[in-house]
Amino acid sequence: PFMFNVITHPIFVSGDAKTTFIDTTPELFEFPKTRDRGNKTMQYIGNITVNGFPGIQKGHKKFYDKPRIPTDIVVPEQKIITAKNILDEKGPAAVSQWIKDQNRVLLTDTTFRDAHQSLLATRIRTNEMQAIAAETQAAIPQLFSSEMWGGATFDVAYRFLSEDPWKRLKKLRSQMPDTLLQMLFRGSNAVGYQNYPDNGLEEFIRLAAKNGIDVFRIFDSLNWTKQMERSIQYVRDNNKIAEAAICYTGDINDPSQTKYTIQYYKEMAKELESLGAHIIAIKDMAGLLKPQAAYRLISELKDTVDLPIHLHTHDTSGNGIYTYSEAIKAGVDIVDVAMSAMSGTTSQPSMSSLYYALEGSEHEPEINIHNVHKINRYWEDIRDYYEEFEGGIQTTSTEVYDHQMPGGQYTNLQQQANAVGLNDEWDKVKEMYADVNKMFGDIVKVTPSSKVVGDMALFMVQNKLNEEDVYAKGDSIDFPESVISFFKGDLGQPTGGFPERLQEIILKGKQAITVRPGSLREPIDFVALKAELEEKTQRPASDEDVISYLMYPQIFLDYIAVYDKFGDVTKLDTPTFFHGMRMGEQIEVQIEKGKTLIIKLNSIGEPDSDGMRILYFDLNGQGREIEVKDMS
Ligand code: 3PY
Ligand code: ZN
Repeated sequence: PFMFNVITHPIFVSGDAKTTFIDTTPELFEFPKTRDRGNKTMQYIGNITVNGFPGIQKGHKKFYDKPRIPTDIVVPEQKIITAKNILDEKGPAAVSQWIKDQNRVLLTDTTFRDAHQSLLATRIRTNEMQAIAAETQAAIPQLFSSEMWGGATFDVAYRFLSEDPWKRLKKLRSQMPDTLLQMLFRGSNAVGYQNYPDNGLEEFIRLAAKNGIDVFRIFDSLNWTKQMERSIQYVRDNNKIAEAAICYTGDINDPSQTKYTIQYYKEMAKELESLGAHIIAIKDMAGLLKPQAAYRLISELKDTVDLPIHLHTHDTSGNGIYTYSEAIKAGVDIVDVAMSAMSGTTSQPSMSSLYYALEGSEHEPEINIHNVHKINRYWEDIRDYYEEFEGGIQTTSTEVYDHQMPGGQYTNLQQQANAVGLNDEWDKVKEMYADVNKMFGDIVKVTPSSKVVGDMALFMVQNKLNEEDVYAKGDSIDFPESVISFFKGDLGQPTGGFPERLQEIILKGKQAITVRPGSLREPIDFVALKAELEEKTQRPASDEDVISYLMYPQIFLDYIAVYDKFGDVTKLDTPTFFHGMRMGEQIEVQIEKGKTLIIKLNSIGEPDSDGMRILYFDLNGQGREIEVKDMS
């Protein structure tokens, strides 16, 4: 089922945030008055029941079995010294050395981040992670790290899940004290889609580290190391692990390749080493690294730098395990995998498949595979909750070698295409994506540069333009804002520079920059920003609120408005959060320890002339009526 609607749902449109906040109390919004909670919760449930959740077909709440949480995890007799223990006791350089000393391959589990970003439009809620986090640590204490934050999870949490991503981080931190927590950081774009001033990056990294991130995978969407340098330094300043990533594109074994050659990658690795990286990551965001290329790349990088190498891929082509196997043969130190039920296709290869592929070899990962199976059952159940967000490809697809679209972008761009009525032209969009990449001079495509290529491809298909049209009629074409901004140099400089003719056509006389955009930005005045936010919301703002507001001003204010209206909706179980309630259904909502709301939906009235419906609930046994506007 693929029925996304990217247009903001009426329920989530806050209107003018200021007016919404007039009658709120100045207390911290974490502690809304108890007597309001039931009402707000029923208001949310009522809204979703009547109007549906964005992107989900209304009225389709299924009966789900309780997810299987294992109670029979086998724990090792002796406590395992984990990478996290080493970081805390001896610092990041010691972790680096420890990794190099291992002969077995180490694993990063991406289930909490990239796996659902790439399979389920980033929609997995904190509830689901929190419920299995402690068991996961107990089951696989040997994990190098758990990638659970950053990338698209940050804004999606606020935007679509009405959750505070900082709370997710704090909760998982407390549940997984012995596991390194890892995030994806977009270099000078942090967790956003644009450049931020250096002190914004510095503050973000400080807060992420303070709240629990140990490993920062830092990349630049054009592989421009100038835009990674400062982030690496800030991570080092916090005594955390700076994992500097090389985005992999093209094919080093393609004889016609002149730009992204083995030499290119070796030089970049050397540079990242000199900038202070503790680990080098190969970020194969689209899954283009073929097995033989992986062997060659890893072998040569191992000879080039004296740092551990961490390989990330997507299994879109179906070759992921083979690629890992060759990389492991060549001595790669860590690879990214996901729980089977959350692996494959646009996600990472499966942890257990890799285990069996290596079983009995000197590199066999040190994990209890039966524990992994038990954790995986939980994800089998959870994936059902999110089936409405399944999208993209159901099977492997080797077309990725042609279009080169990142795993995390595939479902998103498909949604965007559908939203503008191009449902039937998806094949054309994919081909256009490849054409646009060539027109742009063959660039690295990963958030946010991949979004620019996607926007341009959609724009061209929508307006029935081909490459020639762009050159012939470009003067009269209004190109998408992101494309203009890219050619102005706002995302940085691509390898080999911009194609000049196209740049002229797109910029129409506007000036382009060639320096690092961050170097032109005024530092953020955090005191003033905090005052502005507090004025808008009429309540105290934490440092985390302020940095979120910096990255996503409107989305953050909308989140606060939703919170004011509906309370803490993270307390709802996921089927109710997405589908509301069935008639006659009763649910329990634990709003705090020892305090549970028992909510029963009895009936729904007909809409009045203003479209208002009355929903008849029982709240802890007492009849309650809630009014909801029917938007249909
Ligand atoms: C992100 O930046 O969100 C990515 O996952 C890029 O691959
Ligand atoms: Zn990825």
